[in-house]
Amino acid sequence: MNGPAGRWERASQVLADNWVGSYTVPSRSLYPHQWSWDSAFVAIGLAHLDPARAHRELTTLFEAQWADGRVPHIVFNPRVPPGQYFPGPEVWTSGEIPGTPPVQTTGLVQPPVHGYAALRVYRCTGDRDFLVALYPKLVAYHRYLAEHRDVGGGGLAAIVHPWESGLDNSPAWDQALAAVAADPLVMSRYQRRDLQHAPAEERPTDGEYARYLTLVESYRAMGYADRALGLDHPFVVECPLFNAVFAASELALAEIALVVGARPDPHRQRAAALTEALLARLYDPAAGMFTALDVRAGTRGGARTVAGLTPLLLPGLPARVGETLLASLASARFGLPATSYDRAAPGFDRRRYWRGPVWVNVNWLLWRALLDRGERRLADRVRTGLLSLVERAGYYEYFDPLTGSGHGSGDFSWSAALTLDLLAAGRDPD
Ligand code: 9WN
Repeated sequence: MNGPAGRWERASQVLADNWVGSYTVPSRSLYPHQWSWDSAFVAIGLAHLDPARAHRELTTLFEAQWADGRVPHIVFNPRVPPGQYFPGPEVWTSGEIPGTPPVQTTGLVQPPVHGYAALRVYRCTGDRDFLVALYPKLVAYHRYLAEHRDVGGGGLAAIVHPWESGLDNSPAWDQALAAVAADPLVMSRYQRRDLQHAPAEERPTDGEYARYLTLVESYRAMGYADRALGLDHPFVVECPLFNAVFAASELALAEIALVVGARPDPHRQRAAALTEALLARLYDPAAGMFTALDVRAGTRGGARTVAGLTPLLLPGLPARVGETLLASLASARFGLPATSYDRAAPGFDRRRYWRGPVWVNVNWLLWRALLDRGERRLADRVRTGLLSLVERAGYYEYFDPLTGSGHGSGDFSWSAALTLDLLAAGRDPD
């Protein structure tokens, strides 16, 4: 199964095996429901295999959109037995909230990469009807983020749980999370399921899970309304990746607007405003990248994580900022493909989830950013590095940067889907 043909067939097979009729589960074992940003990445790969499935992947996700515009981070499959994933629908109780879909969901969101993904899908499939149907839903999601989540008042969308970042136990949240009460009794009411599928030393700790559940209970107690977030909720953070993909998706919406006959200018203006706000609030010249802001404390933890490099996606960055980010990315701190955390930092852990390993999705974003910036040589290093990881280890969830071994879930959907996109680019460079 080595070589490009074997990789293509194997990746297609992973996506076929994880397809459940209307979307793709990230993993049959660890993640048996639909996840928001996973589906966006998966659709990009599916577009190369089967346009109808690519469209369905995103359409299914947006069928679970709430009346306020939020796109939930997990859409639960009612056929999956209770207890197979924790925390399941019985913890979130979304059905009790007015304006929620008939299907059970979480009340959180994930990085809004969907506009960006929808444009890439369209460029591959050429189906205008798909964009016509999706565009108003994408607009509603962005409106939710702009109007409900600018808790800090500076023009960026805040996350209210580490799960919303998609980079769950990243050191970027350590400082803000330390202020969340970790009542040991919280976890006595629950049972983790992830440890049945992955070793404890590669997953978040019990202390982190206790805080994750405290935050779920806090947001649920507010009925997932955002009005009181700034006062009552113990975790409010501005993440560079979340806002970089938000701005990149606004730019994609400008392109989509041209296709569907809407006005592109408001999207361009919002992308420019988000870029300005990112620069003003999260750029950290001393760190050589962007870092997360703890809105409640008004301070930045300063951890150098891969999230801080993703504003490279934005064409509106001043040249000197772009150069600084490129230098950080190419430095020994990250390497190519990039680790999720600074290799030189004391807490770097090459096998623990988002605290060190290499992940395919963030590197795929960096690869796209490098291509768009004309940084062909660096882009090729990311691409060939990712392809060699999956060729040697398989379609794992994350990879040890030192040995190249695969960890977390095997047959992980976005690793397979984005590999298809990387392989397709080799055949037909753009
Ligand atoms: C919680 C599904 C998701 C990804 C996230 C990743 C992980 C979930 C978990 O799996 O998070 O959302 O249970 O650990 O961190 O990025 O979307 O693949």
